[in-house]
Amino acid sequence: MSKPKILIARAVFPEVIARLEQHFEVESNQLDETWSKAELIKRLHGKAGAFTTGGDRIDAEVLAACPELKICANMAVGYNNFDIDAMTAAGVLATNAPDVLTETTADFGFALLMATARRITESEHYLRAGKWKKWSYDMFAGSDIHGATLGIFGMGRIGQGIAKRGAHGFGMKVIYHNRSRLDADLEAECKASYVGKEELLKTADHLVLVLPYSPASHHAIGAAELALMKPTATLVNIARGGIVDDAALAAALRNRTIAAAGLDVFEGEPSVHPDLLSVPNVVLTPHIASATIPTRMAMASLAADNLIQFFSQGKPLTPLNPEVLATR
Ligand code: 8YV
Repeated sequence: MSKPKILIARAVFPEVIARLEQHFEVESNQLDETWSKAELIKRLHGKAGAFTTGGDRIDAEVLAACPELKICANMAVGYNNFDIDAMTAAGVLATNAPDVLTETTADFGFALLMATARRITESEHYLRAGKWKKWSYDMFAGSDIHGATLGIFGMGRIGQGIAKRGAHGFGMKVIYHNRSRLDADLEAECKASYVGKEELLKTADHLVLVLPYSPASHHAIGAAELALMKPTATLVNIARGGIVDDAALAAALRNRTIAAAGLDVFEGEPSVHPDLLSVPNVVLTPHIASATIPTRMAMASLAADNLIQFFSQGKPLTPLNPEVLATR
């Protein structure tokens, strides 16, 4: 019997490709070329499965051009690159890669918060530029992490990981806002109190965004929200570009409406709004929150397992639209 055909849309660990080759006829983009939508459609045509990353958009146009497609396995917990409704309507299963990246991403969220509040990259640039001639009492004075109020917007698994680090490791007071309130035992574990969005914005000394991107969360942080924050506050975005209005944020940083920001994700990435590049009080990283080798391997392995399990047992591990399975 011939093996099902799959496409691996981006370069990935050779071990993961080798494993997939035991089960599938594989075409992979191991040169990591940047494909246009037309190129993606051309490659995906005739394939039964796809291994995708967060930058590979699967929408109605792609689905209509690839009628043999049965499953797309995302090597990411976020899946805003998938039009889930269109996939469900086309009978195409979607899977993501939850859990395996939670602690690594929470570590990074905290690292970015600390680098931002304590002005680590800004001061390093100063030193490297040879500007450090003498010490002074207020040189690169930042804001404290310990004992401060940590606000978390989006209290899923990663948000909870950040809350625990703040409450247990740094004695922070943790407040959060989420679509739904956590159970009392989870709130106790995270030492976190639920507040409305406005109170979150007004009260947090440091605000970390970890909510999923959807049309409903587009520009959830814009000029009006930034205006509510403390002028001493830090904003960290490890969620998705588009949740923050980057132009409004750059203006707020320039005008010192807030003190500083740490950003791992951007609207239209890998392009970065030029105004963000020209303000000093922002730490910028290229979407690396889950980037440790063991975690990226776990994410890739879970995406591969989803494909293997689906084609061998009819049941992937982490389906996003399991209703598709019932119709098969
Ligand atoms: C991924 C992420 O590295 O998992 C996510 O949602 O944002 C990152 O961990 C990125 O999306 C590439 O797939």
